[in-house]
Amino acid sequence: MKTIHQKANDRAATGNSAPAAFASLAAELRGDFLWGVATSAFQLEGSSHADWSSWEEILNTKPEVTNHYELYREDLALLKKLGVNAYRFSIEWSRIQPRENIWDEKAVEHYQEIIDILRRDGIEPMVTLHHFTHPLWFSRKYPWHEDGSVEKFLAYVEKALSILSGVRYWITFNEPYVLVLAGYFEGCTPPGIKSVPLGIRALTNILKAHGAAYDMIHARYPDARVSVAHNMAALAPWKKWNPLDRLLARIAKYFYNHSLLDAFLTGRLRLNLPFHKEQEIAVPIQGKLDFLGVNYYTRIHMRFNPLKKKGVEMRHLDIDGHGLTDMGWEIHPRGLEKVLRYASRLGVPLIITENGIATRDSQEKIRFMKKHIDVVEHCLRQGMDIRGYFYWSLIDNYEWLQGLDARFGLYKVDFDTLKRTPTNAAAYYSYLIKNRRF
Ligand code: IFM
Repeated sequence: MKTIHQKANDRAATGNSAPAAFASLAAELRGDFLWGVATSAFQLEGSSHADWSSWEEILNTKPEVTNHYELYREDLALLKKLGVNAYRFSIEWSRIQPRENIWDEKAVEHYQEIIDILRRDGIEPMVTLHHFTHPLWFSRKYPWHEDGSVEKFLAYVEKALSILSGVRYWITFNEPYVLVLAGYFEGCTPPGIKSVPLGIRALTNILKAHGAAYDMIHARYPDARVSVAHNMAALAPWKKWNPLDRLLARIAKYFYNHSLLDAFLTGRLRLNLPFHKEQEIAVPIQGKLDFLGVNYYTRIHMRFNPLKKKGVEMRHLDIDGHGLTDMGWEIHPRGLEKVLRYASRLGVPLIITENGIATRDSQEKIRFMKKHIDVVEHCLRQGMDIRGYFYWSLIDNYEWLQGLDARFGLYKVDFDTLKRTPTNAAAYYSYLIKNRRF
């Protein structure tokens, strides 16, 4: 099998993207384009053993959730109603391994039941092994910058693989860069460390863990399709005429969007961060990617501001008039094309593993979805190899630093009664899927 590096070279040599175009359009015509929704376990279920639970106490916010751990059957029935053919969800490590030496196999079986229900309903499961949260014991004893972290994570993967079956699509890590930026550079999420060198060490270990988990999944399931879900943003200078803003945007774009893709191509991680001694770190992930999961939400403008920390200011500006979401994020559908175009260089199929909007206004949600799916259609016609689109999220859920105010769901949740009510956006998505839009 050719590595993605070889494939990227072949494509560059022939300049030919036609096979990819045929593959993705054919997938759409055959009906195996993945139309899905995405969720994560902690955001729906919580877990008293997760590091985030103790973080919530520190933040003094209530660990409220949607009670999905009990109501999963009803929620899975919503997928059928929507008519999606794929569902991305995560399994919660802290439920499966609540203490270092204690495994709760019942928890894995719970997730297996979800997979069985999905298979019964003809819905392709995509399982995320790590979506931001860790068991508390792991965070305390082996946070990612510690060497023992990789081994501990792999023991969890081994346990999950020994019990779970019927899964073809795997995401090892959701948004590894967000995890490291928030947990280590900013220190605003667990483990709450403010250190760039430790953050880089954590990222290196996470990528090592991805490489090893990729091999373990393939050893057990040769046909598996394995990736990370990489958060990519459109990054632009605040003032185009200002060379310092332009420089900052270039640095941010390389670090945030591209350095990971280069590491998959070359096995070398280079971050090109200013104020930091440049290192090139070997990471054993070259070619260890069967598709790329892209999470896309917004555009960020970069400004050089000497009054800010390290001179960096980041803003969401409503430049094109598409508006800002309830997260304060700019709606910028064209940015999706830009990141997909760049990601296409990898030479593996792309799947949009998350795209969504926080708003209480259904019409706004519909407009957001339509504009972004129009971009996906345009990209397919341009010959990009895109195999799926997952809307974030199925139901309203717990949004990390914003709690319950950010309403991403196609189904609205009343957090007092736990009642789920379809928004008009749910009907729109169903309509779109049924009428095979492309
Ligand atoms: O809710 C998050 C999700 O956990 C990861 N991607 C972005 C979403 C919206 O912020």
